[in-house]
Amino acid sequence: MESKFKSGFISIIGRPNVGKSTFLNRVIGQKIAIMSDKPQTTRNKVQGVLTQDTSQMIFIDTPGMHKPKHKLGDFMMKVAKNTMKEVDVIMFMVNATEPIGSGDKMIMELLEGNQTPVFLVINKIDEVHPDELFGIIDSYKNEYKFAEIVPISALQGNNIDRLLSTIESYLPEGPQYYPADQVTDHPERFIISELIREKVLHVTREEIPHSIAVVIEQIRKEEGKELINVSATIVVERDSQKGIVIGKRGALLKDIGTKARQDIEMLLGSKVFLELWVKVQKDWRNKSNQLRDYGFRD
Ligand code: GDP
Ligand code: MG
Ligand code: K
Repeated sequence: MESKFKSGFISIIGRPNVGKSTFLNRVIGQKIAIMSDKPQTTRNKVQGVLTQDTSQMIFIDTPGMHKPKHKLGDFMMKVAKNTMKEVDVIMFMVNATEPIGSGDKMIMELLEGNQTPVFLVINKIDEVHPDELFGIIDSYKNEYKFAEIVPISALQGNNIDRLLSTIESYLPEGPQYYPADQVTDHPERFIISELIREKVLHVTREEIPHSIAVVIEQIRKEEGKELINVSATIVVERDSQKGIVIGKRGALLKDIGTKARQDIEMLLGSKVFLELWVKVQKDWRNKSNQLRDYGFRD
């Protein structure tokens, strides 16, 4: 039997400087760490999306997990704990060249009792002798029961493929949430999708339940022209909803497009060509709880 497409969310946690950004940049294949300079538009930032033939992995940041415990408010603790429940895999990254620190212990304490599989990812193995690795592994094993332990070098690329295929084996069957060419979640994308979603809800009134999502497929500036091309897909759950959103002879979709385009032009300060598609995705709602926390809303 043909195996089904898998998708899921992976939270990367660990002390500063263990190599989280280096890992993401290597996996996603381009510099995306600049994301951390931007203001947070959502609680949990999508840091990178890796789309392969058989799966899509969405790496997210868990705010509050990188700070020492005494600075964490109850709220941040709750956020961190909830996030860890909602993801499919937690990657706890540590530095092979340093002994377990209080920051590491704090994180493992927070993880205690969690049902989500936790991977211990020991990074920077290029800097230690292979024989030392056993001692390092044992020291962490004494502290926590990890689902998997994977030594890597994010810098040199050692064992990254194995880590990715092991993560994939833990992911549930699921849809491709992001277009294959999208590697990160620009704040602009999020705002634009919200503007379109707002117009859909406005124009369709009560007929469309709030279980729709808007996926931005592309934002592209026309070379040499003052024009930005935006294409987006409105995801609905049922064929009947698709009909409602499109309207008689496409009238409603046109209205949505005109209103959204005006707002997007204001946002981007440029002329915009907006292309809208409507797609039915039946299993959309099952995942909507999880997705709400990643910038989508139902
Ligand atoms: P983050 O704070 O966890 O995001 O850590 P960074 O990705 O910014 O990395 C911190 C430092 O560790 C940088 O100087 C990286 O070049 C270095 N680094 C990251 N991964 C490795 C690795 O696998 N081996 C070695 N030797 N250095 C690494
Ligand atoms: Mg970093
Ligand atoms: K970071």
